[in-house]
This record gives sequence, structure tokens and C-alpha cells, in this order.
Amino acid sequence: MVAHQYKLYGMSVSTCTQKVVFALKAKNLNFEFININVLKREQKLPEHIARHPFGKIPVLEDETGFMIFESLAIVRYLDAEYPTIGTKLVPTDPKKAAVVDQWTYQSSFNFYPHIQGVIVETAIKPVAKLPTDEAKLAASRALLEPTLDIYERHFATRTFFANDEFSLADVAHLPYFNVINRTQPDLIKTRPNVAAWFKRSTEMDTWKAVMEWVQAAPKSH
Ligand SMILES: N[C@@H](CCC(=O)N[C@@H](CS)C(=O)NCC(=O)O)C(=O)O
Repeated sequence: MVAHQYKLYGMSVSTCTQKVVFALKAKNLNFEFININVLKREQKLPEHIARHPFGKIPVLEDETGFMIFESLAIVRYLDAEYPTIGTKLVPTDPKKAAVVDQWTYQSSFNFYPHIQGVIVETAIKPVAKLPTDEAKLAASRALLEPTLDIYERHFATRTFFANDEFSLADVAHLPYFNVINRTQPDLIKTRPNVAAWFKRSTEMDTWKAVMEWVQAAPKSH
């Protein structure tokens, strides 16, 4: 049996976990998946707090015991460790890398806080068997739509977020769009350029491998 190169602590339905799985698949790395059930608050147990001081998932651990949390930091790290394997997610050219970072970092402020509300109401609450709060969903959608409109204008002339090449910036967005494509598809369908980016990205073999992994991974619910 091939030894696992990495341990991934996460949950298959977690969008942040899926970003890390994307990098592991893109770099052809084998890993042991350790299911941390956030619905049972396993992320707050002392053994997990020892891995992640904020008690969140995902966390990646290598064979030496080196651990790292924050999904995008993990993806960036794996890309730097294996620069010649698979898709290069952060270019070596400083200007190109800066454009990738620009579109990645902005997602934490202009995109993630708003889409998270939509995901909680339409995907997480149903899994936790809690009712969707329609007022909160409407408020999150209203906050998200201006960012999606900016993305729609961006993709009128570009194929991917940065440098017309698939990158970390696309990985940062893709799992969230994948959820809203299922739960609130009008947010994508009404924006044809965003829809074209989503199609282009989800047609990649690595994304298909992530979705196959999600299907096969242990379920927490
Ligand atoms: N910015 C962090 C977000 C981590 C995060 O919020 N993870 C969620 C799951 S996607 C979580 O652990 N939720 C449970 C909690 O906050 O207690 C990352 O990208 O890793």
C-alpha cells in the first residue's frame, strides 16, 4: 500500500475542504481524509483545537507533522511545494502572481462574507435539518449581487479571474459557485459571462475529480 503523503482534516461538503482537495488532486498527491463533523462540533474538541486554534476546518498535515490551516494558504503551499506538477496555481512571474493574489484576496472581503450567508441558508441549514430564514437569504443575496455584477463585467473580456489562466483565484471561488449553481441557480444563469466561466472551470478534469471525491467521501449527515 502506498503511504499517505498528507492527512486532510475536513468535511466533504465543506467548500473550504473542497479547495484543498482541488490542490491535492491537481498535484496528484495521495492523502488520508479524516472526517471532522462540524454538525457535531468535532472541530471544537481539544484534539482539533491543537491543529487549528480557531477550531475550524480544513487542516492539512504532512508526514513530518507540519500542519497548516486556512484553505487558500494550504492551496498556495501545495502549489509552491509541487511547482512542476499539474496546473500551476500561482504563476512565478511577480506581476502575474500579484494579479492572482489581487483576485484571491478580494474574494475574502467582497465575495465570501456575502455568499456564505446564501450557503448557510440554502445548503448548510437543510443538511442540519433547520429551516431556511427567507429574510436572511434575501439580505445575503442583496449583498452578494453587486459583486456578481462586477464579476459579470470582468468575464465579458476574460476567461478566468487572473491573466486568462486558471489559478488560485478561481479555486477560491469555484466551490461556492458550485453550491449556488445547485441552490440558487438564477444568480449564475442571469449572468452569462459568469455562467461561461463556471462552465469552463467545472469542465476541468481536476474539478471533476474533486466532485468524484465528494461523492465517495464519508458523509457526516
Ligand atoms: N477562511 C477559512 C474558513 C474556515 C471555515 O470557516 N471553515 C468552516 C467549514 S467550511 C468551519 O470550520 N465551520 C465551523 C466553525 O466555524 O465552527 C478557510 O478558508 O479555511
